[in-house]
Amino acid sequence: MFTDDEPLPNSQRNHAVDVEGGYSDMKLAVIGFGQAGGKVLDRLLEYDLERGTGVVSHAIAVNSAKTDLMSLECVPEENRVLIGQTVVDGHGAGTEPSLGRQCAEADLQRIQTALDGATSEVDAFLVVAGLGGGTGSGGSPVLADHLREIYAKPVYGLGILPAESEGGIYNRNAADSLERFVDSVDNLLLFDNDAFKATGESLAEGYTAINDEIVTRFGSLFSAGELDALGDTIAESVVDASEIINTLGDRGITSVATPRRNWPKNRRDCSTG
Ligand SMILES: Nc1nc2c(ncn2[C@@H]2O[C@H](COP(=O)(O)OP(=O)(O)O)[C@@H](O)[C@H]2O)c(=O)[nH]1
Ligand SMILES: [Mg+2]
Repeated sequence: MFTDDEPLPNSQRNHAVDVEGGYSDMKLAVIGFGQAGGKVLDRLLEYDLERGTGVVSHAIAVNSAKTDLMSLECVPEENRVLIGQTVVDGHGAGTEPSLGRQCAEADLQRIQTALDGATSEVDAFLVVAGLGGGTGSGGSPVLADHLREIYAKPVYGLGILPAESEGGIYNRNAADSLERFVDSVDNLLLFDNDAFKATGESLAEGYTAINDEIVTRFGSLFSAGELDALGDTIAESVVDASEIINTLGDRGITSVATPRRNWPKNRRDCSTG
């Protein structure tokens, strides 16, 4: 999709991700915007396939950098949309959100063409982006605004905050983008790279583990209440798509945590009462 300016023939369009059946009630069209967005989407697809949940019924990766799109593994090639060729000629937006914004504005129609057909089957859209860079930071609010304008379905954002060690420019970009993104979506889910950065490890080395954390949290949020694909049991409290949508509400910011319990060393065995 990324070298051709002509609209694709129908047979090549709307390539849904092949998660056969799937157990999830909630169906999402997920758009990974920029490098982090694409990588998290790639991992989410893998998670969905491994578990047979079928939460992601449509996956689109959008980027102004051709090499980032080429390095994805699970997003089908025909669902990778190169934007802003007239602006940055396939080389990406660096750390300039204004370029990311221009790239998105120039090629909104290409993104929409890639999403066409998915829109009747999905319960919601999810736009995923790292907020500290250029393409995702500047472009994702533009796309979210557009989707909210033309579709009646909720549009959620998943924004990844940069680690403090990434420095001023990333953190400034993220602060500006956060302000715009929260206004463009029905709910903004946030994840902080700092929260899961292992000590002594560079951020880049830690991305694989961090992306697993992201996908486990947000994958299980959107598949809450599904049939357990492996164990054939129904989750204790069954939640359907409309309940997830009601929980997220129609504005604001959400963060997802999973409980951890540190048992005291000399705890009593519960069987002894
Ligand atoms: N969690 C996570 N964050 C990432 C990953 N790749 C890049 N980032 C972060 O995302 C932010 C934006 O970088 P990037 O996605 O490369 O920018 P873009 O391609 O211009 O949108 C930076 O703060 C990066 O540290 C990744 O795979 N996982
Ligand atoms: Mg990058």
